[in-house]
Amino acid sequence: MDFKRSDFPEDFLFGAATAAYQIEGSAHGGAGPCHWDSFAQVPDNVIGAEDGSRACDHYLHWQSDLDLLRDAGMDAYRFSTSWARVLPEGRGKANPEGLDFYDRLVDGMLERGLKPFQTLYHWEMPSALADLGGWTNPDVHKWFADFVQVINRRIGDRVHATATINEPWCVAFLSHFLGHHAPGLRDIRATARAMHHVLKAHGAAMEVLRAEGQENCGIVLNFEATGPVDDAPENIAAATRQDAIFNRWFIEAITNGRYPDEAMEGFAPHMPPGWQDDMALIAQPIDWLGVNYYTRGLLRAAPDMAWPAMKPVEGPLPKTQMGWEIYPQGLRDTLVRLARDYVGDLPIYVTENGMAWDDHVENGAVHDPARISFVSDHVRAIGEATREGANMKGFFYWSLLDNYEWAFGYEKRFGMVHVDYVTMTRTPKASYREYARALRR
Ligand code: IFM
Repeated sequence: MDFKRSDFPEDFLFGAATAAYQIEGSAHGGAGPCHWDSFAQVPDNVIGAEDGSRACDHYLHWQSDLDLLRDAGMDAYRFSTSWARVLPEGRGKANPEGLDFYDRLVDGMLERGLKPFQTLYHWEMPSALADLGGWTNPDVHKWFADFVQVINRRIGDRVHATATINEPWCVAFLSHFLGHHAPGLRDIRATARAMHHVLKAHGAAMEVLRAEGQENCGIVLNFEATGPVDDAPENIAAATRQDAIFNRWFIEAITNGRYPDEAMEGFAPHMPPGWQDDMALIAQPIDWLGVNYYTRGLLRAAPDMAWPAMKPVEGPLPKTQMGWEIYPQGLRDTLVRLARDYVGDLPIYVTENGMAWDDHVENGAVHDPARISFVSDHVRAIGEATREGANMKGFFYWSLLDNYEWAFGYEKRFGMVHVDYVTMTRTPKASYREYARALRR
């Protein structure tokens, strides 16, 4: 990799990220069922009908997995704490084994000199609450706030940073409008409610965290570099609608207490009653922003379709195993735009960035030069954004391990460490070694 740690300020953190359902193995340790378990049981929802019941067996291998982070010289580890593991019914009685697990995990990070970056919701809606409508239920923010208090009281004294929600666009739009993720709905009314309730839950969680004296709290949003496929006015308008739904909805609500007009065009008739009264809760200050960035999105108008009447178009750039174009310039542009238009000098972390590739172990090694270039180019983009005014504080590679890639099952490999899902053997890839080398310099 063509960067070195010394290119960045001393307080800039390098790390890697994972999420509970994608690595832990939800069958271990008394976790309750979540909506991904049942979503995966419906034909065609998930490749191979795979779920996260075993995943990477991280619940059993967490110590050696933390060793991998330490041995690469990383400063921080972004992990998530599963709602369904902590509260198997979503509310009420906590699972002592679940709380003990996260307690050990955080201590294990501190023993290895890793700063714990916790995410409170990375997509395990407990089934008992999904039965009540999950993110469409008007009480979901209260349920979430109660969970936040339980887990924060157990580990909040040792975590370095706390994010409320991971990628609310995926929680709401991808899951309730496009139907690609659990609960797999395709319903605009459910979407409008989820788009708002997920932010209300963020606000309610922030209130709990503040009341408990927790410092360094934020949220993780995903962004893409959105643009029209060409200069036709209708395609520019289509890209503007996508930008409003994907990139602007969440950050504008959090920083300005309002929703973009181009998104409200479609959602307004379906919003929950009294939503305006929640905007102050949603727009309370955060201490940092997490940015997940993977690719760009090209759009064209689709006038025959229902709102938002647009379609993604395949671009010409080289692609990852996900079929996502590799576009580091978009990370620079996103970070500069966020600093300029929304957050000013608020600390920003790139909380996820990475690529999937069809990696194989050959003679005990994994050769992944494409990933090495990918990381170099995106870390360089962060340096450029810093010089253009973004207050960049860290980079987390997604992901430490190959893991459960949701609707794609185990087919897509994002890890810097290869996982053999039969033997659970971990094999550091060449990118892991290169990352470690860059961090030593
Ligand atoms: O695996 C996911 C992760 O859970 C959330 N952000 C994007 C990653 C890659 O698709």
